[in-house]
Amino acid sequence: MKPHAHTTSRPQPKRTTRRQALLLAGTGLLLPFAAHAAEPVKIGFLVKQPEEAWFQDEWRFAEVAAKEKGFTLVKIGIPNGEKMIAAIDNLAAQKAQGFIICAPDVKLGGAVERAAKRHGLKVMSVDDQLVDGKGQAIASIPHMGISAYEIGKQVGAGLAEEARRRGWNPAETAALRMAFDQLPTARDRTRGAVDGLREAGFTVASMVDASQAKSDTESAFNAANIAFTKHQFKRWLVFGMNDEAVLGAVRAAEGRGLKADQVIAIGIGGSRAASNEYAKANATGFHGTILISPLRHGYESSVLMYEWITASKPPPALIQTSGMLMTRQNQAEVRRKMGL
Ligand code: FCA
Repeated sequence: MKPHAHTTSRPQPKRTTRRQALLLAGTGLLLPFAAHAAEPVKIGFLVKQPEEAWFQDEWRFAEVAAKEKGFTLVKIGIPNGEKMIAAIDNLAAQKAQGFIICAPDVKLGGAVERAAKRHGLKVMSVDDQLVDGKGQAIASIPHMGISAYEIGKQVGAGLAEEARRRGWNPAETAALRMAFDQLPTARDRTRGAVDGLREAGFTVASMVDASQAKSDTESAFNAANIAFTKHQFKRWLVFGMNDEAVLGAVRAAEGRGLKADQVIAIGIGGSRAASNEYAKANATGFHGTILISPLRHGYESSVLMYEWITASKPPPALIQTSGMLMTRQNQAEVRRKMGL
């Protein structure tokens, strides 16, 4: 039975207090979805970069949850703070009960929390955890993110392994960290990669930082170009916050004549950006990616929000999802293992 389906025309109580609920439960009369029996469930899914493959996949899996549970999913791209607030107001006007958000700037956390409260909307974040004015994670907003540092370590270990397999001498190899340090998850991911390399004992000759102005391929390309101009190494390991970051660097390297056998880049993501690269006839410097799960971030987060709305069951405060190294060679197997 769909929880919000009309099964009776009997007026439903607007709210059931905890005490009443316990009493009702005792008599076996509890209607778990009574409070919302008359309202169709509507959930917003707001993402900062709707043009990015990861977010499109996330939306796609959220749609699967919407079909399965029978709620309406409202997808809105929120590239800046103004659009974000307008989107939240818009959701309230449409009588949504809650939303899932990956904000364009995590420092907008306080504004998100206030807007949600003002409208009585439930809110949960995905991917990028919101922070307050002091830069502290807002613990009262449930969050599903990737285990950024651990996944970064997988990147570092993968880079070291491939470099060794190719017989590279660490003393003649440089590493390029595509940095987007204003975003905590991005910082944690690259910190993990640096530690992963170190733990693998692969001590590079130089660790070069290239700071992206924005978290897209074009900004990464521009930042990497400057780094490759300044630092003349013949062999490079490349890592960053996502596939877009390292792909920008791989394209910049190609433009400077650094061939596929001189670059080992490992991204994070595994969406279309990665599969397009693997579909090319010849391997590029994009050696691999840590496949993360848009299924969990899209489908599972939506189901958690749905259950919060319909059964008053709040999501866990923090969920950190894991990933697996996926290369050109093992992509089918790894996707299958991750249920994708
Ligand atoms: C961040 C990044 C995305 C994706 C996601 C899990 O939001 O911007 O590319 O990696 O985390």
